[in-house]
Amino acid sequence: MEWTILGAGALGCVMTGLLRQQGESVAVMLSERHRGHFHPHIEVLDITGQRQLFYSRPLFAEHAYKVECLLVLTKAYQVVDALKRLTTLPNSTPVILLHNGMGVAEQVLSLFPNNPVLAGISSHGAMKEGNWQVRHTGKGETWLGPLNEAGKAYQSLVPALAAALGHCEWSDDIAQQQLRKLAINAVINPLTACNDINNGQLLEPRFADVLAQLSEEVHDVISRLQGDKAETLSEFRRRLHKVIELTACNYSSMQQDIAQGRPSENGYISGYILQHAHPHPVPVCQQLYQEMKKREGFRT
Ligand code: KPL
Repeated sequence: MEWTILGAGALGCVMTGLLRQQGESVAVMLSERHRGHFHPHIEVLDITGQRQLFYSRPLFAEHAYKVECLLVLTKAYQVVDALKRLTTLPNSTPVILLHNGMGVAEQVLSLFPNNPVLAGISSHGAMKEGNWQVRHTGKGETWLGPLNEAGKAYQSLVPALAAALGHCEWSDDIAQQQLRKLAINAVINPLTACNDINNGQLLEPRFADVLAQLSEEVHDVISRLQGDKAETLSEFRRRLHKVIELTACNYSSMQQDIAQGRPSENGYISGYILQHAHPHPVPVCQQLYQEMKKREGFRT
């Protein structure tokens, strides 16, 4: 089976490299702006600092009928438009959504009512270094799970992903995993993006107050969505601190987006928290959401 990566950003290119390293065949589905400009070799600087070139077969939207398994690694705000172009995607092709944030899956499920649709959560760190050059900044966990009935038959994808990524587990309740990841992103991402700092700098005393307040607001909203599977505030804060420590040298995806003048996933991270906060006030989250919108030039 051939994997097709839609969204050749930092994480998409790193995943291409990791899958190719295991001998998997990988195609990269490119957008129109890449037509005529694609370099079929992606350069990945691995965690040990070694550079490696990986070949991947370029595909365009008109080749959707050839896609056997689609890994969607675009930004959350690009997913629906990118998928709408794949009009000939076979009904049997699993579509795996790996973006940050929430609120996109519902649209994808109605766009592809007959396809197996799955969600993946990955905490690998990646940074773009140049055109088709990326750096793998940190190994992380990956979880995969079904978003519809047809998706339930695809647990068989886990071993190949685990071999390539170092860890991959199946979850029958992937929405819980998505909420757990969203909670982390809703704290780390806007704070690092608005302050233009790396994740580790959040542990400086000057951020102690805002970190405490924002983590409480986010926990309050997420725990209501999780119901009886919710973690306590102190469990959440312990997990948050662990992620900050493990990714201390990394720049969050939102910081990278803002620093490079790109739109961010603000609407699907802080925006999702705001949508689900009502009637409880979330002032810090609200302020960061507005600040992010300003920084993006009102693009979300
Ligand atoms: O997922 C991340 C992101 O940057 O989007 C974290 C976990 C915050 C790591 O940087």
